[in-house]
Amino acid sequence: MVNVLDIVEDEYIHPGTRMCAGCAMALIYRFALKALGPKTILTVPASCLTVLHGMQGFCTTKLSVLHTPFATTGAAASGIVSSLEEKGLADEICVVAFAGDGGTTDIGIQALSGAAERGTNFIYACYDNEAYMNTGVQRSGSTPLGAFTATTPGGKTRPKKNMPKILEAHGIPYVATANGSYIFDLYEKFQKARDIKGTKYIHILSACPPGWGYDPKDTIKIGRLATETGFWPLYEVFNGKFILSKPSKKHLDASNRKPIEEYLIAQKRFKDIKQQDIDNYNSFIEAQWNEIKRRLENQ
Ligand SMILES: Cc1ncc(C[n+]2csc(CCOP(=O)(O)OP(=O)(O)O)c2C)c(N)n1
Ligand code: SF4
Ligand SMILES: [Mg+2]
Repeated sequence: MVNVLDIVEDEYIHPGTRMCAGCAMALIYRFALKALGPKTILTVPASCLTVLHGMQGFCTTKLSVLHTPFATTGAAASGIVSSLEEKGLADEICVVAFAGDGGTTDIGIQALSGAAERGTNFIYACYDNEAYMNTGVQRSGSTPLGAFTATTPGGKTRPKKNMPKILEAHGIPYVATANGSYIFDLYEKFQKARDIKGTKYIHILSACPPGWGYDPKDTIKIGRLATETGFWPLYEVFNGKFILSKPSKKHLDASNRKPIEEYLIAQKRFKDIKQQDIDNYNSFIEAQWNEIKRRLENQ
């Protein structure tokens, strides 16, 4: 795994963005751009990330960004790739779509699926803060079970959509999960994806203090708990091979996983969670890790 000495010193985001204090997405974006380097063109739909980029006439990144309507991120990326191919620049410049969970698991899924099916040569990164945060915390397909949002006042009654699995079913060469609290792991995954041909998908859990209801100073701790409890395992599927990432390896042994309650009670969005939902979390985590073990043994 990379360490702090491997991280490039160049910065691609100007200091002083309009993100909330403790926003994991700002950290994720900063390190993803460092890993990708200057020969990168981005496309981004409406989201907190558009707010990071700033109002018209300003841009907080030093890279080119095409802002695109919600449903079209995958199509916009495909257009940029085609144009670069036409100019003979496709091997030189990396095209990256960066979108929120609402823009990915719900509104953008059709264009993303189309681009993946065509094998478009780009990276699609979803930063997943588990709701439509920019418009005041409405539930998305990626909101987890029991979470309070403005549109799930009694807690969400459905589980989180498994987007990495959906992308894996497209047969693309690279799918990975990441977490803003494991920034070196994330950095390495973006560097790896940059050098693979075809569609690459990286789904990143992105803790959000106002949307999840915790103190901004706890962002790294809360994000870590998602992985330490076994709820959000870090892995890659590279050309069909399942690779468990270093921070998650020890969680193969259930006794090394923290109780899910530690993660849930630390966030106000779960304040009314029912025992039945906690039981459902435990069943889900157990089934998820049984599947991981099975995959590791059968390849
Ligand atoms: C077609 C369309 N519908 C709705 C909106 C309003 N809108 C802007 S950002 C946003 C939330 C996006 O949620 P997500 O993709 O999860 O990103 P986040 O805000 O959480 O970063 C919404 C609904 C819009 N800009 N365009
Ligand atoms: S609402 Fe959440 S995701 Fe959006 S800027 Fe604030 S902390 Fe970041
Ligand atoms: Mg979101």
